[in-house]
Parts: sequence; C-alpha cells; structure tokens
Amino acid sequence: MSADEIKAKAEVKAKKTVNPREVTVDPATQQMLEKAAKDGVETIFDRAITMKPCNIGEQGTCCKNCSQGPCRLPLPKKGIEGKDERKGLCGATPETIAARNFARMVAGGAAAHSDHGRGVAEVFLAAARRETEDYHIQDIEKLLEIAPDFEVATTVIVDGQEQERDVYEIAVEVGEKALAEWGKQEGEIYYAKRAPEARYKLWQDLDVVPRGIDREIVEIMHRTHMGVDQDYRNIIKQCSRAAIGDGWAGSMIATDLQDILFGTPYPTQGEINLGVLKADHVNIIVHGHEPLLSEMIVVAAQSPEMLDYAKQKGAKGIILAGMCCTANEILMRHGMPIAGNYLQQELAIVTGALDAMVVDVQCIMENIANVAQCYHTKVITTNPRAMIESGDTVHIEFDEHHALEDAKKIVKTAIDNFPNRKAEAMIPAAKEKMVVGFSYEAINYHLGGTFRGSYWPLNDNIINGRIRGIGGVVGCNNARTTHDEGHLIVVKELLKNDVIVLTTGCNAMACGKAGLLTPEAAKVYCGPGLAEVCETVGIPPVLHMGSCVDNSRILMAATQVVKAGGLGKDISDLPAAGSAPEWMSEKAISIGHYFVTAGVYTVFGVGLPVTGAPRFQKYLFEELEDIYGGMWDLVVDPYEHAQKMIKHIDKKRKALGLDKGKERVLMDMADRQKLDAA
Ligand code: MSK
Repeated sequence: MSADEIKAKAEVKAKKTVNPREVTVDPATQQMLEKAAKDGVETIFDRAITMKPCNIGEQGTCCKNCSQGPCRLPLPKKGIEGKDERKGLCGATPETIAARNFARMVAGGAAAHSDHGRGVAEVFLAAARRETEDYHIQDIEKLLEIAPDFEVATTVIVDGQEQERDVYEIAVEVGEKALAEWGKQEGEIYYAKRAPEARYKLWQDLDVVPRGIDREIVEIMHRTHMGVDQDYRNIIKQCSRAAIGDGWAGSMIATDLQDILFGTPYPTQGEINLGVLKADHVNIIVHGHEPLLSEMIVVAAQSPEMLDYAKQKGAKGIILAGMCCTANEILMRHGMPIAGNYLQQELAIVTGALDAMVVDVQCIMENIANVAQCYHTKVITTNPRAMIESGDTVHIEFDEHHALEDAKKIVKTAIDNFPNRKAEAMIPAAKEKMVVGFSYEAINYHLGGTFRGSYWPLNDNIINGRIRGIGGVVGCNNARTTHDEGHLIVVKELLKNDVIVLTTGCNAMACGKAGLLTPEAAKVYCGPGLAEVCETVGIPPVLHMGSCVDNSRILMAATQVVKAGGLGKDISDLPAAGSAPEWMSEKAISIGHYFVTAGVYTVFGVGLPVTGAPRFQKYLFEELEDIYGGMWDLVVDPYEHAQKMIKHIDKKRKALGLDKGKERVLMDMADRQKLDAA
C-alpha cells in the first residue's frame, strides 16, 4: 500500500471516530463519550457514523409489503421531468408507497401509546375494584371531573334527594367505559367531544371521528396490505382516524387515569443530567414509559427495608433516577431526578456507577445490554411485551396484583449488584435544577390564581401582544443529528421572539439540561414581552408538561385557550405551532398527525420519509391546511425551523386582527362576554 493510500485510509478512519463536541451539545454526554472511547465501548454515536441510512427508505419510497419486492422507487437524480412514470411491480405509485409507509408509522405510534393506555386502564379498573392493594384512587377531584365525559353520573337520587355516589363505584364505571374504548366497533370515542365544538363538527363532517382505538389501527394495517387502498388521500384519512384515536383517546385516557391513580402533576423542583448519580450510592435508573412500574419502584426504593439493605451492602443510600419518559413521570409526581434523555441511555451505563437499569417499554436500545456487559450494570426487563435477547439481561416480570413485591425484588437485585462494580466510576458533574409539572390544570391555576383559575390571562397577553404565540416543542433525540442542539436552537429562537413554549418528552429534558425550565431563564432568553409575563407570574418560559402520552395535555391546554375566548373558535385559529426538531420514533409521527388534524401547523426536523413522493408531500405540507387548518412541514435547519413557526404564528395573529400594536386595555366581565360571543 502506498503512503498516500495509508494516509487516505487513516483519514477515513479518523473521520469515522466520534468527536464528542460534534455529536452533542451536552457536556455530560461529551464527557461520557470520551470515557466510552477510552473503555473501547461502542455506542449509537459510533454506529451513526459508520452506518449510513438507505436513501430510498429516507425518501419513503421503498415498498416491502409483499414478497415481489422490495420495490425501490428513488427520485431520479435529475428530478421528475414530465410525467412521473415510477411504479412498483403491482403498479403502486411513489405516492401510494410513501402514504402506506407513513400510515404504518402512524399505526405503530398509535399502537404504542394506546397499548400503554390500555395497561393503565386495566390497572385503574383493578384499583377501582379493589383487586390490588398497591394502587389506589388518589385524585378524586380529577375522577369527578372526567366522569361526565364518559357519561358516568357522579350523583344519585335517593328518596328524592341528590346524593354523591361512592367514589369507587364511579371509578369502576369510568374504568369499564374507558377500557371499552379500545374494542369499540361503532359510534365515536367519548373524548372527541372534548375538542372545541368547531373541531369536533369538522371531524364529523370529514368522517374521521374514531370508532374505537384498536379498530382504527387495525384498519390501517388492512388498508396498507398489498392491493387494498391505493389513493394516498384516502390512506391519510384513515391515518387521521387512528391518530385522533391516539391523541384524544389512547394517550388522553392514559394521562387522565395515571393522574387519578398517582396524582395530577403540579409544579415541583427537580434535577437533571448524569450528575444526579452518586458514586457511593446504589444507582438505579428506570427507563421507558409506563409509570405503573416506576411508581412502585419509587415506593420500594424509599422503604426503610431497602435503605437498610443498601447500607448493609456498603452503600450510603439509593439514588433512583429516570430516563426518557418514565423520568418525566416520576419527576413530575415525586421530584425524582432525571439522568438523561434518549441518547444518554448507554452513557449512563458507561459511568460505571449504574447498578441496575430497569426497563419497561419503548425507546429502549438493544445495545444497552451489550454496553452493560462491559461494566457491571444489570439490565432488568420487566414487561412481557419487551424482552432483550442480547447480553446477560435479567427478566423480573412486573404484575400489578403484587406490584410492590415485584418492585422490591427489582430494587434488591440492584442493591445486590452494588458490590460488583468493576471499574472506577466516573460521574459527570453536570446537572441542572428545573421546575416541572405543568399539567393543563396547573397552568390554569398558575395563570388565574386559586379562586379564578383560567386561561384568560394567557389569552389576554397574546391579544395585547406581550406573548406573540404558543409553540409546542416536543419529541425525541435522533443520532442522525447533533444531540439536543436542534431542540435548544428552536426553543431559544421562539423564546427570543416572545413565543411561550410547551414541552414534553426528550425535548423537555434537553431544555431542563440547558437551564430553560427555571423562572430565571425568562430574563436571559426571552423577548421583553414574554419575560415580563413569566416574571410577573413566576413561571419558566418553557412549561414542562410531561411525557410522550402527555402531549394530550397540550391538546387540552390548546382547547382551554380556545374556550377562554378572544382567539377564535377553533385550535386552528390560534397563533400556535408545533415542532419535533429531533424526532425519531413512530410515536412522533402519530403525535404529529394528531396535532395536524387538531388544526396545528407542525414542523419536523431531521427528515421525513415522504420526499420521494412529491404529490403526497404536497398533500401533507399544503393541501391538508384546507381540510384541517393544520399541515405538516419539514425544516432541517433549526433556525429556519423556528422562523417558519413564527411566520405561521404571525399569519394567525393577522387573521385574528392582532397584527397591529394595541393599547393595553383592562377588560371587565362584559368585555369578556362580548369576546366570547364574537
Ligand atoms: S422518550 S418517544 S425518544 S420523546 Fe418518550 Fe424521548 Fe421520543 Fe422516546
């Protein structure tokens, strides 16, 4: 081999090595990537460099729905000249193929959220029937609030007198009706009527109100089978039913019943990043999505029995931290720390200080089992739906009927592993404080005060222009783009332009790590109007609303804004936009589509597998606006991404007549009633 060849090969190899500063903006992640390289441990960041995505799959035009393919229909290098002649073996156009693939992502995402919701509904019903001792009805106020939505009476007439019904009797009826939403075959899901009236009517006119949660997902799988639905517009109509079934049923029921079982979140303080782990403690991370498990592990890890046992093994205590959306759940309700977001899961193990990573469902990388073999960490799977074949994974199945017992077994396994630490632990110092837990009920309270909780002060500040609009920024990390960078640029651009941000999922964690979830952030990052409002009310400019299923809280917050008056009759009238700058999971596509069908302009970053089918892309990005008032968009550059959201917000402000500077007017009740009637 010549010297030049050797040099060229070395250059290629050098390029294939992860530069921590290029792949993440988070200092803890950078530090752990350096340690991983030193320890010879491969992570997703390495594989993202060595393995490139398939460019046909990226365009959405690879069909493998029958065995005559895969039929691959990439866009010609020169683009389409004249008629698009591309066809699969059966004649499927790029539009049909891309729409089918898109629909299957909606089905996958809606199924994941909804199956989570089904599990919660089952446990809720078991608690209501008192079949389990470990779960109870905690938030009675919320139970009574949602019961009418399921047409469940909260009072009963006895001897001509109206009396309150027994709470557990109400809960059983709510639980049964909620659980039946999955298998319902006809009619409408109950919560569709929670949407603003105009939106609900539009869905009825378009014939997209879901009949039942499971039915709409199954129908996507049928329609996208070989030789069934071959009109991309008709396929998207079915996506709308399934996605609405996710946002306004599967996810929304999950959120509501979790709140009733574990408490509705209200603002609380917490800490985030790998620096929350402690070298002299037993460190346990709960990773995944379902709070059914993590709630019990919180109880087990705080029990004197387990704390004593940890001390017997030489530890000073137990640190229980969360990762991904489980983290959001236990943080919001118990103030438990968050170790990190999706792309940090392998790196938590690389610290060498993690005694157990306990996982349930969704967003769990199979490679954690391989990384764990390089250290001493026990990976414990707990859900019969999600086992890991790789590595030395332990399975301790979690059953709601003896939940606390199972949780103690899991915590004990972690404690027993504490003396097995192999390498010197290295825990990054980086951690940040944050304020989290802004359920839509909490926002109501914070804005309006104890006696007159209301979204009106928010509307008032949008009308007077202090707040330009609302941005919902959510979603995952994606190893194809710099970790957390897109999230932070989009959010900071919005804040600078007086757009208040509602967040969930891994975006919420990126914001937390960067210090954006504190009231003090308002002064540093916001335009003058938004800063003034946040400082007056004492809230962070980015409101942490929870986990992925809690995007349903954003739907409810948007509905409350419409109902508070003065900003139009429907969600599509609001100066608001949605965003997922670093999305990666199918759930994000389902969420994106339920926001679009709710009337929200929704921008995704990284890429969307629709670009190989230009007519389908135009349908999603432009034509859906005429149908739903909301549409999809793809903007990879995060600055431009935020600017397009702001442009849309301004368009809506103009349509509402809010584009001219207004004098601040103090409104009395009569003025508000006039606005409500307008
Ligand atoms: S955890 S779905 S990576 S937000 Fe909900 Fe984060 Fe996305 Fe998983």
